[in-house]
Amino acid sequence: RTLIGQELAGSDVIIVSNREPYIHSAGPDGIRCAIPAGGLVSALEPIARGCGGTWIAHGSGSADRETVDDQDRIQVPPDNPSYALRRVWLSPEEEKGYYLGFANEGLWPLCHNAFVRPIFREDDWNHYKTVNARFADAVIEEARTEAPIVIVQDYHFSLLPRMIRERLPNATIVTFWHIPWPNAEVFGICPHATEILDGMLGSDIIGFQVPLFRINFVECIDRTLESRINHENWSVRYGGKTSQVRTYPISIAWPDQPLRTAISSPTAREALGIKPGAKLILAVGRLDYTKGIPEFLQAFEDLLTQHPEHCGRVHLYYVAAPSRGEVTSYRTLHKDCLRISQAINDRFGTEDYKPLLFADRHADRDELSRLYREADVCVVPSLHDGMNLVAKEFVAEREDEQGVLILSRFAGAIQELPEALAVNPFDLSKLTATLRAALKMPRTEQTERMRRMRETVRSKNIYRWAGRLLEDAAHVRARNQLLRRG
Ligand code: ADQ
Repeated sequence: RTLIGQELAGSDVIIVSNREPYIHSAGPDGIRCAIPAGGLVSALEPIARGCGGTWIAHGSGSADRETVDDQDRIQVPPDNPSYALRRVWLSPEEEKGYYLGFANEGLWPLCHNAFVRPIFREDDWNHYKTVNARFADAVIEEARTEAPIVIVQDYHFSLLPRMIRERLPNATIVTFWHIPWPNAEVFGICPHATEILDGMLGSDIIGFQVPLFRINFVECIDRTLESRINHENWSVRYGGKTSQVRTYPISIAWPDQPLRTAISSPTAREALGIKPGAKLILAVGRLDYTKGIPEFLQAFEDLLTQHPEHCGRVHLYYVAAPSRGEVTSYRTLHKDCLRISQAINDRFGTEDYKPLLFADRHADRDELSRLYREADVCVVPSLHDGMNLVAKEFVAEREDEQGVLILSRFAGAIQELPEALAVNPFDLSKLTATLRAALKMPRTEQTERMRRMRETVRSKNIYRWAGRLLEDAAHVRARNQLLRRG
């Protein structure tokens, strides 16, 4: 936190993301302001607060559009206004084309090995370009100096860095890509591959979660653009400008005040429908086809089929937050998950035993925290995942140094958490065997593994992520200033 303050005090900092750091919704008592779930806001908020910067986001779901006078730009957070939130309002067509279409039906499946075919529609691409240009206008309007630091978040804005660079050549632009970057062969199927790479190279720094994504990105540049790549320091010289390609594994805030409310109490377990003495397997995630939900449900069913001694002794609690419901593949997934869950309960359930609790809803932080602490095993079966914060959240909550983490080999988090039980979620029989091993793991072994994972997550927390990113931005900015003077 200190590092962020030192490096950027008084700087003109602009953060751009698709989602807002605060969501305004209409309630019986008027407009309510809530913080969306996820690590992004907790990572970037201290930066925005610390330097009184500006956060630009799509005003999606904001109920105050019609009710607040100067609704484009408001001061947040409501209880202690310390930075500006500038909303870009999109028309329903723009939102459909840019967000649901190009970003989520095109780039999202392109970047994840989940074998869902990306859809590239010309119309969606045109909206994506228009919306990126509208965000560029907002950045230019919000910049207080001719050399702001602009931090661009994710695959919704691959064209934005170039658009900003053309109008603010002295800006320091950092782009962080939260999801995987595919290999050159896969990326090459995108009809707009060249424009996307050119757009991203408007950045001074491009950040990825893990080294493999950076390798893939640089390979794509090598195959697509006339450029000079320095493999020693991971920089790309293109169009007379140098971009650094770096890795910054994202993380979570280490809980300052862990919840100490009743956990492991028989009543808390009973309220969840857990039989006395039974073990609890937990999975948490967005309802997304990259998260391996049906795959894991199948593994759980196989466990009960092949090892019936677990019937009545093990429950699976899946908290899956509905997501992108406007996209057909997500609606189909949601229905499939409900159907599979019902079938498992019909097959193995009895009057006093419900093996699977499938909660298709968003849980609040306190509830998640309790579940993490209650679980004997937490499973992250992602088919492909940039990082995965659920794995780190589970570890952070386990002050008791107990609990087993089963983590996909295809989630970025596995690189920092080798003490987890690594699985290939496509390999069902191994997944089932790992689940059995996790349920049997001795407490001493759980402690050994959990202790190490906790050390990692505590030290490599979100403030370190933000601090490293900003420290690099500050160095680039200082060097560019010197070059301009010289
Ligand atoms: P996501 O794909 O959303 O993020 P993840 O990293 O797991 O995936 O973060 C999800 C967040 O939402 C977590 O904080 C989790 O607690 C919360 N969440 C999930 N399900 C929930 C539920 N049912 N109720 C309440 N909260 C829930 C993208 C990339 C990831 C990358 C992050 C951050 O896909 O790979 O780790 O960005 O860079």
